[in-house]
Amino acid sequence: MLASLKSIAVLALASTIAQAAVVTYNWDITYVNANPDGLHERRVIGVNGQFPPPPISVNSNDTLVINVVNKIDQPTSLHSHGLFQTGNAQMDGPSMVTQCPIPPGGNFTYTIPIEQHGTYWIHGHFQGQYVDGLRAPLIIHNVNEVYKYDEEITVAFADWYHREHSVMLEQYLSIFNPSGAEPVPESGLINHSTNTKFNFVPGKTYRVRIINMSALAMFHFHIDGHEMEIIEVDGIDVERKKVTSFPVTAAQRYSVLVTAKSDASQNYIMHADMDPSMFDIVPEDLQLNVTATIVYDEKAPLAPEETSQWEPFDDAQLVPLVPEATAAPDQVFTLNAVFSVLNDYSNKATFNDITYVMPKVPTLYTALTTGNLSSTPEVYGKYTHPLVVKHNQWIEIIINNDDPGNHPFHLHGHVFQIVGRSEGKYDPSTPYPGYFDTPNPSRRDTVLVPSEQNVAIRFKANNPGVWLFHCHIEWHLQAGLATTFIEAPEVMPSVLKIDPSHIEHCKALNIPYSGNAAGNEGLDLTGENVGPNPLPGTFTTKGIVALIFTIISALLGLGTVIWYARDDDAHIAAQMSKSKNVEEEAN
Ligand SMILES: *[C@@H]1O[C@H](CO)[C@@H](O)[C@H](O)[C@H]1NC(C)=O
Ligand SMILES: *[C@@H]1O[C@H](CO)[C@@H](O)[C@H](O)[C@H]1NC(C)=O
Ligand SMILES: *[C@@H]1O[C@H](CO)[C@@H](O)[C@H](O)[C@H]1NC(C)=O
Ligand SMILES: *[C@@H]1O[C@H](CO)[C@@H](O)[C@H](O)[C@H]1NC(C)=O
Ligand SMILES: *[C@@H]1O[C@H](CO)[C@@H](O)[C@H](O)[C@H]1NC(C)=O
Ligand SMILES: *[C@@H]1O[C@H](CO)[C@@H](O)[C@H](O)[C@H]1NC(C)=O
Ligand SMILES: [Cu+2]
Repeated sequence: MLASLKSIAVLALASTIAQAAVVTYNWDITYVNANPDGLHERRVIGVNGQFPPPPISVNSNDTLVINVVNKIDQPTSLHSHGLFQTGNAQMDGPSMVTQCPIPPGGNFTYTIPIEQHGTYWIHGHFQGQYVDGLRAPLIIHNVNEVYKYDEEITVAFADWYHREHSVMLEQYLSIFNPSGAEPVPESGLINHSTNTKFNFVPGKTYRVRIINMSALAMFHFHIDGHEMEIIEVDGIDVERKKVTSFPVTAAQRYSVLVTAKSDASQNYIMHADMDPSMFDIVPEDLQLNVTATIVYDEKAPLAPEETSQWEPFDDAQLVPLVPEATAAPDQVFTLNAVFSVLNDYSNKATFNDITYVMPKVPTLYTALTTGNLSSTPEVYGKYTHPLVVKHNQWIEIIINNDDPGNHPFHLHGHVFQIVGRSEGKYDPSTPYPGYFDTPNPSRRDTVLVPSEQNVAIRFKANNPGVWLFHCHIEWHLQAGLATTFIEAPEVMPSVLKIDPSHIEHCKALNIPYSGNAAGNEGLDLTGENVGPNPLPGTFTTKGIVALIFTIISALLGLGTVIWYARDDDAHIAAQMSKSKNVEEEAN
């Protein structure tokens, strides 16, 4: 282990002077006990017996190799968030989209030629494993950085729950939660702790890389007494933009330049205020305003704490340093995001009335094994919500958020241009504000669509592969808020291949690895995985909520129901759901 770490260091050093290196990480996925907020020790998912998992750091032009051994009792997979994976879609990671997950006891090597630079992260993409701790920064240093700075620090935000994800998911999707209230975290963490200290040296300029690895919470970021200039958004270098505070939603990243004070007479508080509007209820003991300390001198006093004003901030006005011209779209998809009680009486998320359900065959394998049917959406099954696009066409997605909540949407395999945003549903007769009419729109890979607003994004379909488009609030992805882009299926067979060890994983888990979404030939989808559908129009969500609460209170009155939130019951539910999910996955 030590020897291999050393060889990484040598190779990485070599790459800064010469050129591309192969940087290898050995990641055994393991359970660990941890107590990051100091309030509750619990089982988490870590790496090599450690929590938090180690950050990954490579240089542009390197090849990143991660040898994963699955030492937990459930399948797993890893997604490198924000990486294009050009010609490499089989390494993207989402289970049942681009691969069969790695079974317990199995191993897989992710080999990723680096094409970009900037601030990214890597996380589990099987069920909600990242909520249980399987997440780490992935930093790609540009061999020729465009901005000058002396030092850099990484600040990773996360929300933290005391219960395991599977337990909470069961409750969240249960018919006893008809209003769809998301589990509210017990804590907010900065760098996996509630009292992290970052050391600053007077006079130096710092690049602060901010990564939001949350499942739910949205934070507003601010450092007392210091000005910040945004220079990077989701891996895209941008023109300097002075800010005093800005929001970072789940899965988004920013880099800011911060110039340290000229003396060490005081220390300062770094704020990450969780936005209470994200939570259905704010528990009294939840510390919404998470802090860390900028330490100049351990013995110096703390500067008086500031109340940060949450300034209006528009990421669509950030200007990429390397311009990318936009073009009129060849194809436009309008997606209406709605949460409602479906005909299984649980509260689920839909895009255009379809809630995402995993297929029986990973979608990439369907694309590569169905010949000329791969351009026919039906072959992917209705509930993967396939959107087939042709090679090198310009694609526009208009997202109408018809929900009272805010949703950060992420597209795999791309950055997209933000080409419009307005109140309410998109209305073609009302043009977007003038500043969107620019030859060089802002680009990123995760965009926030606030409640009752719409956003238009655009990308060029120049990356053949299967790419998930989904809300990055983990609870909402699990509730089905996802679609699948099938990009350039006509080109895929010539640029993509299925890794043979993935096939071994499919076999081990009893997952079919060819044919349509149901594992059949042609367009016979008999036996495909199906989701619940919207209720007939006469049922309103409010009516259902009232009905279910009436039933619950009646049952409670009779004393026949053991409240589902009780811990020991929840554990049993978790066990059941785990074996059930594995079975479903394996079907
Ligand atoms: C690194 O990659 C960039 C683009 O990704 C390319 O322009 C450059 O030539 C590469 N440099 C080396 C040393 O390979
Ligand atoms: C990885 O899996 C293969 C196939 O099961 C096995 O032969 C190999 O020993 C495993 N390697 C590790 C490091 O576990
Ligand atoms: C914060 O987290 C990053 C990434 O995990 C790590 O590199 C850095 O050392 C941490 N800093 C502190 C002060 O904990
Ligand atoms: C992280 O994202 C979540 C979800 O959007 C958000 O509620 C939270 O405030 C964000 N955290 C930070 C530090 O921006
Ligand atoms: C959290 O910080 C915000 C902004 O500084 C402030 O308005 C709010 O009152 C704080 N909330 C608590 C509970 O301290
Ligand atoms: C697909 O290929 C089959 C046989 O290779 C052929 O018979 C059929 O006409 C093709 N269908 C389309 C839509 O091109
Ligand atoms: Cu969402």
